Amino acid sequence: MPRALITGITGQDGRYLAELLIGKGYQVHGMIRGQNNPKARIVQDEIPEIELIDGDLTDLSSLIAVVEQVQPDEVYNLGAISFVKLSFSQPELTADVSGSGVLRMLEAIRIVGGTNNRIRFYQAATSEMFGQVHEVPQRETTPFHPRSPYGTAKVFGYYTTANYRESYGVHASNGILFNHTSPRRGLEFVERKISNAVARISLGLQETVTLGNIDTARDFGYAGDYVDAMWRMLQQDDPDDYVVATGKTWSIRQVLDMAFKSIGIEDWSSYVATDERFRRPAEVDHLVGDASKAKDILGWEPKVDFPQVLEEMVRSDVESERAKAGLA
Ligand code: F7E
Repeated sequence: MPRALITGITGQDGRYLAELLIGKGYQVHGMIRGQNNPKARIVQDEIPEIELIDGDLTDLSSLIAVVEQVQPDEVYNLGAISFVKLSFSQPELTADVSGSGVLRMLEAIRIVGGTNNRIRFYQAATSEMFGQVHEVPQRETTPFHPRSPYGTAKVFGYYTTANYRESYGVHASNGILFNHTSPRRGLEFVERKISNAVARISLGLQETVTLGNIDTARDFGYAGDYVDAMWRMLQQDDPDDYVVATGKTWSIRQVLDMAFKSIGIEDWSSYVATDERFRRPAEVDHLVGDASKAKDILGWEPKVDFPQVLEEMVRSDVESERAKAGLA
């Protein structure tokens, strides 16, 4: 039975990936951080097959112990401070977890794996590395120009991954994933903030939603599709870096259009306010990816369209908000 270790197991992608790997017959170990982490129980209840293990990306000795104990065939490093806005107020923590954390995990793999290292490594890189984009669409060869402490930390993680591949022969790959979402997406991210607010507005539980810059645009995909690309990267004979994207882009205004339309509201202007406090010191205006390399080499293509996912997110939020409020 192949063994996988996933950091960031409590996040959206960690849970989809765990389900995918369990379905393929893997034994899945999820790394849990902190003391009495309330999310650990949620994950364990949701996916009982997962084995949880304590470790922290800021603590090398804990990572060595985790890799020694799990003896993984594959390590998926999804753990990070992943909220771009937060990275501006906690830049050093972001660099430590999302940047140096990659280095520490690779060190643990190098030390425990020794010579003839057979542990395969996936790094969750990101379209945020392209930031102020140098070409449209963005592909693997597009220069990076990160616009946040999150983006700069991820660029460090990206090059560190490539460096362990070149220096020590580690089977280490970067997935440059564009925005991807689902009903499991955290409420801090814009499309889930919108789906949840729209659901609450439709139930009369909330009057308006306050956002930041709604003129930006993102290439949104479905998280369930994207974790499959991660797995495919580690099944290749040779490690490499891949863009994972849909090639289609939506502005936040269009996300609002679609979400409000799904509850029968055409003109959402009186339901949406904007406020400076949700804006960032530097913005990434427009992202759209070219995933043709992933298609050619991995045989990967997105299956679910964003409008379909968004509709499902609103539906799922209506259901859970209705239950929470005790409505019939
Ligand atoms: O912002 C704008 C905001 O925080 C999207 C992470 O998963 O994807 C994600 O990063 C856009 C930005 O995601 C609000 O300014 C307007 O232009 O949902 P977001 P992100 O920054 O694109 C990449 C690929 C990752 O790797 C990250 O980990 O929406 N926006 N008003 C807002 N954003 C938020 N969060 N909240 C607002 O009220």
